Amino acid sequence: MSSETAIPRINGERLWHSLQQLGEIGADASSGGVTRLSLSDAELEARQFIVCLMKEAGLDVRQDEAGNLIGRLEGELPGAVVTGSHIDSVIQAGRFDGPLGVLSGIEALRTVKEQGIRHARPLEVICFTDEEGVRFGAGYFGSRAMAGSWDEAWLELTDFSGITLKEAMERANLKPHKASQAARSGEEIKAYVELHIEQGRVLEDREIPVGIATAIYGHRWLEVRLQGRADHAGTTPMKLRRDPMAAAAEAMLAAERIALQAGGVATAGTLQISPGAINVIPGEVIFTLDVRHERLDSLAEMARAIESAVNQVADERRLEAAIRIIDGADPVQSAESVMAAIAAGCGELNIPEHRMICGAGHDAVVMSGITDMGLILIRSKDGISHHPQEWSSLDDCEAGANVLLHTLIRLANDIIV
Ligand code: HGY
Ligand code: MN
Ligand code: MN
Repeated sequence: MSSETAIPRINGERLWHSLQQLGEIGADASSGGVTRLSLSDAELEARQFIVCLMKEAGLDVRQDEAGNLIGRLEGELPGAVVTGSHIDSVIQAGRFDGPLGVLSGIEALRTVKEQGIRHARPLEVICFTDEEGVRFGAGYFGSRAMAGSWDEAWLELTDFSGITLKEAMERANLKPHKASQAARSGEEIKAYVELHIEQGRVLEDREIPVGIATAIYGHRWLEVRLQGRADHAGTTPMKLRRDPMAAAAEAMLAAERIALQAGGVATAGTLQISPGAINVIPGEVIFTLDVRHERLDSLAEMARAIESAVNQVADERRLEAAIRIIDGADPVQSAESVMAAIAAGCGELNIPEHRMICGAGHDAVVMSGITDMGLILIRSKDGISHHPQEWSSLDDCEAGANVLLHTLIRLANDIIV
């Protein structure tokens, strides 16, 4: 882009205000965080907020069959340049995980339109359905539908209260059995670049505001079910017990050891105990393990080693064990062309950047399956995320959104460096 033209910039105050407004929807007074689970009343209210904001920005707005909200500025060439993220949250979440990418995308396209910035290719910002996967136990629903990998079996997944994904989609006035029609071809999308908070400590430790993800970890979500025999907590000798809770504790420690040895991560995030009485040895325990690694072979080896450890513990304690993978995605690499456009945008704005691997999952993982993908990260205070104290500064949000703006403009005019 020629140097004499003014360097376009987004409206940082407007972006920050929309982040605070969205953060109020699903605000969880008890924790000070946000709980806005996929297709919940709070998320449906947040979707309305996004639609209004997209329209206010002058975008053509549509919702696809998977519920993805798509704001678009038309262009002359085929092959849109797309950004996006999500507004569904985990439980007692922060305000930035997902919303930063959606709101910055809207702000960037609004700036392009307001300042009449040239873009030969169409520009889109997408608010994807159910990125987190917390409510139904599998995620990336919207981006997977768009990437052509929708699985009808997901419709029967249930949430904590027994509501199926199918019922939740119907309640949101979606047609669940049409979700697969949201699929788009690689020709329709020239490139995808997402802006997201880092959710880690790397950028803060280096005192750098912006990161360029070179790759994104893969993950496997395992459900482990251990079946023993409920019994009296007082009269049952320790030697005679078939206690799945003690076994679960041993299995979780094994997973931690395997992750440390492999250089990956493993997390036991949910646990169900039945019957769940203070004076009853549990009969059954179900827990989940979130297992991740940057390398596919190491990720597969971690999952295999954990399964073997669980089975060994179950055998030693005379329990029945059932382990199944309930969700997962392989590690992905970012496209050099998109990373180069991001780096050029940082250079143009005099914003220092750092290339790094991203340990968090994003819709960008899925979109890399159908188009060239890039991921811009901004600094997270104390590296905290999936927590009410998740926070990034206005300056860093503005810097990230400006880098996104310049990356989109470059890609939309086929100017990489
Ligand atoms: O779990 C993740 O990494 C993301 O928040 N979905
Ligand atoms: Mn998240
Ligand atoms: Mn996220």
